[in-house]
Amino acid sequence: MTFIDLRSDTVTKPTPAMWKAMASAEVGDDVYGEDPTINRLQDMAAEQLGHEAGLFVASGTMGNLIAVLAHCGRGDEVIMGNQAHTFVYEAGGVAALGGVHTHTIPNQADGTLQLEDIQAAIRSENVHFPMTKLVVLENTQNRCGGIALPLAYSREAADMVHGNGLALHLDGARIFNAAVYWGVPVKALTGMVDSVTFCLSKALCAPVGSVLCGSKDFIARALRIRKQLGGGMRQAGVLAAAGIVALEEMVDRLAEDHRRAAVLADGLSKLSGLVVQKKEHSTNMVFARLADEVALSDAEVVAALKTEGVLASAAGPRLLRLVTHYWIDDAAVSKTIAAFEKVLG
Ligand code: TLP
Repeated sequence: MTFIDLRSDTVTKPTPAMWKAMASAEVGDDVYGEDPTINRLQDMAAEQLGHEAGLFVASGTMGNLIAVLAHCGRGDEVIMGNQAHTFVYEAGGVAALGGVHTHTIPNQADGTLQLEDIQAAIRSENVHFPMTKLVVLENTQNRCGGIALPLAYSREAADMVHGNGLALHLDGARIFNAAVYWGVPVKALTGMVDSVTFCLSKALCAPVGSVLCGSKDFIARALRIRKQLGGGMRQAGVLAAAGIVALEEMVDRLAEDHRRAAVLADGLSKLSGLVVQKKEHSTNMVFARLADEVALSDAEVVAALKTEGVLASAAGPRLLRLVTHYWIDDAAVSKTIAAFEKVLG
């Protein structure tokens, strides 16, 4: 059975153009800085995101971890949302590997952190307290609904964080979804932060990798930390080649994923067994809660959908997440709605 896989956009396989580029990629030893394809990808990424330099890393998690370790020392504190991927899904890496203390504040329903909450979380000078060094934002915000944070908010947050002498890191795993949503060049959302990670391996369809961008000094520190973590990948130009195709060919089409997610949300919201979370500024994700009258658990619904050829993920108790991407076409959206209708009766 060929599944309609809506569990995540991380499931995307490379496009034919990517396979071709990977097969003919020029490579070298990247630990010597000699992989021309990686160097080109890093330069392209930095230029597009409005930063001086870029660093190809194995994953979004690695990019975020390196960024926190480059900004903070042991015992320093990082402020982030309680729904942030860096807090919920990165295995506590900043604490485990960097001794960095995490201070969470609530993510608002629109994915933002309130500036007053950030301000209140910043530690004053006192021997009892850890020292605040960094704030992390996430755009698009995954657990709040795949929501694109507004430009004005991004600017205000950066001004506020910098005004307090702190650094701002952006987990921009899906920042190109946000840029396409707002119809702006990506640097409009990333140029004002001190560092940003974005993923090539999610909606942009590359098989592996993320890029961390920042100033030349920051990336020099990040390079050493990547080596410490075992992330120097040698002839990884075969992977970067797909990343270049991702940046050149896969960005503008993200609008199609957003349109299909809206069609899916609309179709599912007509079913009485589901309460679809309809939010402003959502991109390629649909979150739906099982209505109280549905006797099945989330795991049972996921299993029943699978027998209908649809893969969804449980994102919390009675909460399902569906993510559209390059390999989900209009027919897949219709079949998914029909499968839900059958399973929920
Ligand atoms: N998110 C994955 C899972 O880990 C939950 C998904 O399916 O959405 N930042 C954000 C905002 C992410 O959503 C993810 C992956 C990452 C970072 C980590 O990227 P990887 O998986 O490359 O380490």
